[in-house]
Amino acid sequence: MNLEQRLNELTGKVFGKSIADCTDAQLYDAVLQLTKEEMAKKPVISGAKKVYYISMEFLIGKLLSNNLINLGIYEELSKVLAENGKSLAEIEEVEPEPSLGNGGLGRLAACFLDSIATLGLPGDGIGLNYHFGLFKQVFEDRIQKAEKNDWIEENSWLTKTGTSFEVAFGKKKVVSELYDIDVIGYENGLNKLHLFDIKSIDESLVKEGINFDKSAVDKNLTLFLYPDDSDEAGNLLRIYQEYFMVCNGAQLIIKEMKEKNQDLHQMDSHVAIQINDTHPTLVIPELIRILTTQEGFIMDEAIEVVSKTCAYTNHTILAEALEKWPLSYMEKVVPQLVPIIKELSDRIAKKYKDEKVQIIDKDNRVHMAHIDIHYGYSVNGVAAIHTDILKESELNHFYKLYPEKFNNKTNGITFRRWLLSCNRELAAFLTETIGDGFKKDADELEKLLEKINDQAVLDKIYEIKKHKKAELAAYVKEKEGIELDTNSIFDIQIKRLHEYKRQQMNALYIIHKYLEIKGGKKPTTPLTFIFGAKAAPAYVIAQDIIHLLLVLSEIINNDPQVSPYMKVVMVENYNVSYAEKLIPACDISEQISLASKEASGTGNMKFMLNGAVTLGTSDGANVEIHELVGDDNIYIFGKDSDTVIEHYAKADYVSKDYYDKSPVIKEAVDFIISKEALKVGHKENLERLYKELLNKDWFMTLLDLEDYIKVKDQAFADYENQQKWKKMMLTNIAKAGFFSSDRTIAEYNRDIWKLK
Ligand code: 26Q
Repeated sequence: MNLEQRLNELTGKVFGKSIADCTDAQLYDAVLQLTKEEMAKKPVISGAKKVYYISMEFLIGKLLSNNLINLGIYEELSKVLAENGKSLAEIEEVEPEPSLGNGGLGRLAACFLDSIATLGLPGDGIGLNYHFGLFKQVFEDRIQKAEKNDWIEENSWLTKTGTSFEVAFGKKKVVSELYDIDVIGYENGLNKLHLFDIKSIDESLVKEGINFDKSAVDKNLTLFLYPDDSDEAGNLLRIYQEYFMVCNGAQLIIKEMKEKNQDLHQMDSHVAIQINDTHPTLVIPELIRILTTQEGFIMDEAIEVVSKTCAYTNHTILAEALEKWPLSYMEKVVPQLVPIIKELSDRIAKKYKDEKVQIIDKDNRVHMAHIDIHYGYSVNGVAAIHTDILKESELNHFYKLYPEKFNNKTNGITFRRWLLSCNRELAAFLTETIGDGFKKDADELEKLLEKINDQAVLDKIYEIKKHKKAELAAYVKEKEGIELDTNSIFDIQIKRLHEYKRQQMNALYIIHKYLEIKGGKKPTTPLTFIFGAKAAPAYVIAQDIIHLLLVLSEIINNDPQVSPYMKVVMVENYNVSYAEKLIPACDISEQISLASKEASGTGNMKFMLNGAVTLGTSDGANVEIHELVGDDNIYIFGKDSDTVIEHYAKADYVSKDYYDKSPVIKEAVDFIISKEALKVGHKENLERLYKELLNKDWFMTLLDLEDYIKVKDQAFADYENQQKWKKMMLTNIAKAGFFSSDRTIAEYNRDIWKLK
């Protein structure tokens, strides 16, 4: 039977209808079923050694398109549906979006699973099955409100496995249930994402918004993902979740080893465990506990083999984001681990006197990263500059002890989702122009450089961008009710809301531009500023910045004098699916973090691959983008990381000095509490933000503002030279191959996992 016959049979059986008579929702169910059947025919990837990528977050996004692409049946199915008067794109809209991650770290984990399977490496993900994931963002009265994201439906990608383990929180025992999601490699076989759930979960605990009874752990453990990017949440539930995940993960790994008759004493030759940031750190003492109490190991043996199996990835240098939990929390949640953690700590204390490298510090706090570094065999950063900062400053004390453990793995993104799926037009044109080798070997994108003087190629890339801008405009009109000018420059900043990422600096530029236009200085080409960002509900200043952006949007879009020349849009509930629509439509990619603070960034790579030009600081992977495309194809501004680190060391940055010195800065900052702004916005939020910028500004917004304005104006001016801009677009696409997560994963395998 061909695909059409099979689909017709499915819709007939389930809904008693032909394809043509089904609704999109019914077709989604049928196509889901068909895709799962196709996937089940693929071989499971196997080998002598397997990696487990353990992470509290897997921001997988919708899966239908990607699975169809990786199976190689997207085009065929799309044609079948079209012939029956249906659109695959519209059917995809029906799929609920899982939100099992906060941002970069979770999305990276999802890209890695795609690449591990695509390279044919045996490797599974281990995580949690949050019923409501990360909150859904809605704006009410220009304030962010949080709602639950009820993403699990009767038919979904989840398969209930029947596997179940006991997890003890001291004397209290709970039971888990394992759900799997198949991960299909591009033209390759299957791995799995294992998501653990708690059997006694009670969804009815969630009453209003995202509020629920925090005390009943057995009922609430997997309800929500911690909505916290980089800020420590002082809540026991987080540790319950972490332990629940690693206890299940450790049992699963041991179970699989035993099924393959592998010797636990040789764990490191059969298994590698990659610990995604410190959140799964407890897997180290947990494995040691199991081996010593249930498998007859003596302590030395257990520590040695676990240390040779576990590797740690660091994703941040923000001190406040490094997990340090009071030992009393551990005693409460997992008393059975405390003797192990103490033993691990004592061994270090005996060997090294330096207070900075202790596991349990003098205030009785357990430093999770320190467990990973002492008792893991690899420590990696996620971009060259980030790893250098770890080695030279943040983790210098450890680097001196274990220089051989430290290595860099610059992040990457899967080109299946971030090119083939989200920008089919560009992918098809590239295939026509340079062949389809780039789909398996991303470096082949460089062939595009040979076409830098080919007018037809340059024009076509520009035309595709224009088309994607029109598609986005239609979507934004429908979702946000705002009309965009597709002839304007699309300037986009989409990422979690955090002061270090400096959305507030972009807002100050927008105020500056608004005042310029009011004063009669109009831009040649109109400007569209687009934002998408969720803020952790407890992060007050981040909420205030969202409020400011919504206030600016209201003022500017409704000012008839200004709105023909500029618009501001803050999209609601920015998520992976929205990113897939925004990124292909972008002209200028905003990557403006305070130098030294953004470990890598991965959005920057997605934009570049889709022909946007970066406006950014010398931070994270921007530095490597800059090296690849050269000075002429990127806009770099602001103080470098050494200067910033020195300001922190000397504590000599005073934001008020910059405000007093520069009339342009003063004017923009003052606007936040102007009559005009207060007419639309809330006094409390705007005043708090104003004061923060003037008196604290911990992430040095005003330090770089003048340079930002200058360089951003230059980028807008350069856009007028269409020919020059088209060449910049082409160069960015051509040089993006390095950022394929296939390259990143090949490096992890070569240097850390050594699977084959
Ligand atoms: C910690 C404690 C308690 C609750 C939550 C957390 C928590 C949760 C999520 C801390 C941090 C995160 C997420 C961090 C993150 O997304 N980091 C980003 O990782 C990307 C992939 O490496 C990088 O590209 C980004 O630069 C980095 O910010």
